[in-house]
Amino acid sequence: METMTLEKLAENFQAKIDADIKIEPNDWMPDNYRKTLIRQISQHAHSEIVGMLPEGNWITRAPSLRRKAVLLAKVQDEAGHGLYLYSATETLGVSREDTIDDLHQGKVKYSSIFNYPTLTWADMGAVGWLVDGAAIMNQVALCRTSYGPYARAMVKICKEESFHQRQGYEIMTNLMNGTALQKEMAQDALNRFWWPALMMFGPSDAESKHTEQSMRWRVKRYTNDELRQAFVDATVPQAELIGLTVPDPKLQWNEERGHYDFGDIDWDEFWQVVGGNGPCNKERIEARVKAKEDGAWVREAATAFAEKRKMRENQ
Ligand code: BYC
Repeated sequence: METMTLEKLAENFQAKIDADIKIEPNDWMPDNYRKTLIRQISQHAHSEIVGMLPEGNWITRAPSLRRKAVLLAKVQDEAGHGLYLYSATETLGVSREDTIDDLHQGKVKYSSIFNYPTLTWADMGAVGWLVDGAAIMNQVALCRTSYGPYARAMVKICKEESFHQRQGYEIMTNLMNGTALQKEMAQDALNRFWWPALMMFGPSDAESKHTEQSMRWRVKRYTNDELRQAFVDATVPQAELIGLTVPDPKLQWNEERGHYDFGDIDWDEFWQVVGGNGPCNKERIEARVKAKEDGAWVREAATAFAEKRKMRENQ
C-alpha cells in the first residue's frame, strides 16, 4: 500500500517537473532530489562566499577610486549571492550553521576556480570577464531550474553577474588600450585563467555522475559540455576584439559544427584542485574559518541583544 503511494507521489512529482511547474519547499519530493539540491545549492553558496577572497585581496590595491568602488560593490554582491543561496538551502531542511561547518571541515566542495591565486590587477579583469562570464552561462540556465527558491534566487544573481562580467571586460579592455606592460599583464591573466574557467563547468558529460538524473529532474537544463561550448563560443570573439590571444593552439572555428573546436582540458589538474590540492585550497578554508572565529563576538553581541529585547518584551 505504502509503495503504491510512494510510486504515485513520485509519478505526480515527475509530471509536475515535465510540465515545468516549480517544486516548492512544502511539496513532496524524492529524497534524492532533496539531497541533490542541498549538495548543489550549498556548493554554489560556498563558491560565492569563498569567491570573495581572491577579489577581496585587491580592494585595497585598486588603481583608482572608481575601480575600488566597483570592485567593492562586486565583492559585496557575492556575499549577497551566498546569503540568498544559504537561505534556499535552508528551505530544504538543513541548518545554515551545519552547512557552513561542513565547508570549514573540508567535507564539501566549492568551485575549483577559487583555488587559483590573483597575482596582478589584471586578474581582476580576467576573473570578472571569464569567471563571472562562465558563472552567467551556467546560472542563466539555472533561472529555469525546477526548484522554486533556487530559480528565483538565480534571477537576481544573474542581473548582478552581468554587471560583474562587464566590469571585468572593461578592465581588460582598458589594459589592452594601455602600455606594452599593461597589455602583457592582461594577456598573462588570460593565460592563467582560461583553462581553469573552462573547468568551472565540471567534468565532461561522459564523466559527470550527476548530469543525467539532474537533467531528468530539470535541476540542470543543459549538460556541462553544452554550457562549456556556449562559453567558448561567446568568449573567443570578445578576446579577439580587444587583441587578446586565447592560450589554446587547437582553438579553431568549425564551420560545419557552427562552434569553436578547442584543445583538451587537463582533467588531472581539475581533480587535484577539486580534491583539495590546488594552489590556494588550504589558504581559502583557513581564511573562512578565521573569519568565523573573528566574527564570534558580533554573533554573541547580536544574540545577547535579541535575548535582552525578548526579556524586556516579556516584562
Ligand atoms: N569545482 O556530476 P557533476 C560564482 C564536482 S560561483 C568543484 O558534473 P553536477 C562566482 C561536483 O560537485 C560559481 N567541484 O556534478 C562567485 C560533483 O561532486 P560531488 C559556482 C566540481 O553537480 C564569486 C563532481 O564534481 N557555480 O559564480 O551535476 C565570484 C561531479 O560533477 C566542479 C555553481 O556552483 C567545479 N568546477 O554539475 C565570481 C553553479 N564541477 O558533489 C563568480 C551551480 C563539478 O558529487 N552548480 N564538481 O561530490 C552547478 O551547476 C553544478 O553543480 C556543476 C556540476 C555544473 C558545477
